[in-house]
Amino acid sequence: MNATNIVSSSVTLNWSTTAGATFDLRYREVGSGTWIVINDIDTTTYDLTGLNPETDYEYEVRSLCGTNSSVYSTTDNFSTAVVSYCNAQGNNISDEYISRVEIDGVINDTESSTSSGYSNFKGMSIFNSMALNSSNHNISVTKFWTGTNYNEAVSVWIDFDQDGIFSAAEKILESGSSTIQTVSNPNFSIPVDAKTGDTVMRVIMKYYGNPTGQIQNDPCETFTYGEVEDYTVNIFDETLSVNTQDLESIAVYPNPFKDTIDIKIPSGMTNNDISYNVNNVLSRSIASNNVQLNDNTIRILNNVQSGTYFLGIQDQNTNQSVVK
Ligand SMILES: [Ca+2]
Ligand SMILES: [Ca+2]
Repeated sequence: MNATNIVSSSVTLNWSTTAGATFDLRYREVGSGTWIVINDIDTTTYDLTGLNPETDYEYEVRSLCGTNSSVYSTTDNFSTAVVSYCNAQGNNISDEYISRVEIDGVINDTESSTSSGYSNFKGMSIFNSMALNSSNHNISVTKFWTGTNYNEAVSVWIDFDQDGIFSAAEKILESGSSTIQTVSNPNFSIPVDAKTGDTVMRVIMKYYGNPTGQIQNDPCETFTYGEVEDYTVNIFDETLSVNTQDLESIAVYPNPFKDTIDIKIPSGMTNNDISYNVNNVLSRSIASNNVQLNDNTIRILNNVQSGTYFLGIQDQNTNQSVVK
């Protein structure tokens, strides 16, 4: 058996033939207890689609001859690829850039930190998780001008199907070029068929000259004036257990932070209910001690240096865990 054509969401599995046979194929994410079974395949190759990126899978095949089936083969493995995205950026931020993005009341303020026409916030847990098939989410994007207020178009996409392409249907905010400082969509939805987990969002603010009302439709453009910001947003399945959902909804703020980090935990939980640690990219914990709880907030009081951190949380009652 072997796996070919491996990309982020699909793979072709091949196995050797037995004349006249049909096959059952079963596969799962490594660590999952449940096989997904595909019965009665009449060729020795099969394209699996709808896979998660950067994920380890295992699979087995058995042959059927009439009503007799063999035992499943030994297990083979493959890993899906990382999703890659087209480049987009502004080349010049001397006149204007994105100073703030807000989703459902959580603000990412980049007015002072913007240093180029592309800002990468991917891999950071900034905004609250959003449930599949939920609606009434709001997003706003604030423009900053260093002098004259020029006409800027703003568009935002979320790659809901995680295929690496920001399609027109995945645009959640579209504001034609104008001098309106904060533009918004007060009611965007998460599609029922979105993939769950970390999902990339792209925000583009591009200078357009006259006339006003011009729309930014290209998510892959390098342009002269303005800025692109990329984010990771988390989408979860509300039908999963309450505890997983609670952990997923834990918010960390401010983001970016200065000196202290607050971790907001679901109401009804206390810090006896969860264990947590915050590691930097070198896996050094910065929060194993020196924390306190105010209401449903954990504050990390260490003099935290700027950088990228990973928050690991475990529900002590259910042993469910999540890493942000
Ligand atoms: Ca910015
Ligand atoms: Ca897509």
